[in-house]
Amino acid sequence: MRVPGLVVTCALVAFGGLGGCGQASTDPTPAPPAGAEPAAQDAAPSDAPPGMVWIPAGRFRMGAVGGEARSDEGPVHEVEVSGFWMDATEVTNREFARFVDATAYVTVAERAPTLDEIMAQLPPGTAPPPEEDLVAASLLFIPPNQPVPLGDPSRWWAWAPGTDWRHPEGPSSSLDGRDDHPVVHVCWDDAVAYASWAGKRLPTEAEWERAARGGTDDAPYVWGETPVDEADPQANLWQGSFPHVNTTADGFMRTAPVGSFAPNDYGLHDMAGNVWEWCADWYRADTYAARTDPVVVDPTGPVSSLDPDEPWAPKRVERGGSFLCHASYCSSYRPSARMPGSPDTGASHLGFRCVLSEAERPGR
Ligand SMILES: [Ca+2]
Repeated sequence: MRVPGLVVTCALVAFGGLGGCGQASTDPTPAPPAGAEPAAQDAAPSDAPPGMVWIPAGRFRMGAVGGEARSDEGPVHEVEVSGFWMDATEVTNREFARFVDATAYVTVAERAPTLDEIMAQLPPGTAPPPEEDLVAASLLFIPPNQPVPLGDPSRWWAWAPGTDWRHPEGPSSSLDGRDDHPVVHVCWDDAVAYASWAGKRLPTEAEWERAARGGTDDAPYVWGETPVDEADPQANLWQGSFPHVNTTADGFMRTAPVGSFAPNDYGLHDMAGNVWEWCADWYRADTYAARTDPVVVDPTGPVSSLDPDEPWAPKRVERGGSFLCHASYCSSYRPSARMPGSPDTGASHLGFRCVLSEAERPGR
């Protein structure tokens, strides 16, 4: 667990060991001057696959420093990304159900973890949990009814048996009325399985950020320069006092049907808020610091992960923030914000969308 409560590993919530929270960077270094060529706006090479939009090839400034940025978002650096197709929305329950119906796939949250899987997420030397605790479960957001210390995410996250994509708010909940909501409680492995079935893949972290920015490189938000409007929010976020009071000024306590908010300039909905989205890359806090080329072309991320707060646990990148994000606690709805997540852990606020290069389309 690294950043204020938005993703913690199931093992840490279930079996203890939650650590401290990440802090915003105080690095005052300004972003480099705008020296890049304007992003080339290449046209879509063919008719769009259903539900996808074309993200044109181009160069952009990846990352952010200062202000709300955390240290892993810098340094800002030039990245060039080839054009690609991206799902206009997060993958919905309706779409995920089609995959499960076709393949009989069972998500990780629907399987009891092994002791080895749990121990791999815990700090070395942690005592093994009792065998009866090794049950199928997922991380469920349960808002407390009073203010709680923000340094202790276990006050609003529960390791909840019977919680999975079909039961997003616990075993007694269902998908009724949620067909068009993003699927949640899917881990990275589940997302990869879906993408493979769909003939797509998860975006690289660079593709995701390039797409989220919508061609507006240095704007702090996917909708531009304007801060979050608490009275008329630009995305499905948290309004009120996190984590105990949500005024739902945006209309949604938890997930919203995909596409409920205006798209960015590339036609992508919910690149801020609603649910976090898995990326293909391994997470490292120093990914950007290790990049030395003047322009990094189509980066695919580091070869292995390192989350300094949980160095024993492999992590993949998540992007975009969720319905739990509030400026008082975590402004991860910014397009540069990064989050490490255990690839075998799903949660109430974690989903994904897919991408596809033109050359990867069947028959190309
Ligand atoms: Ca909301």
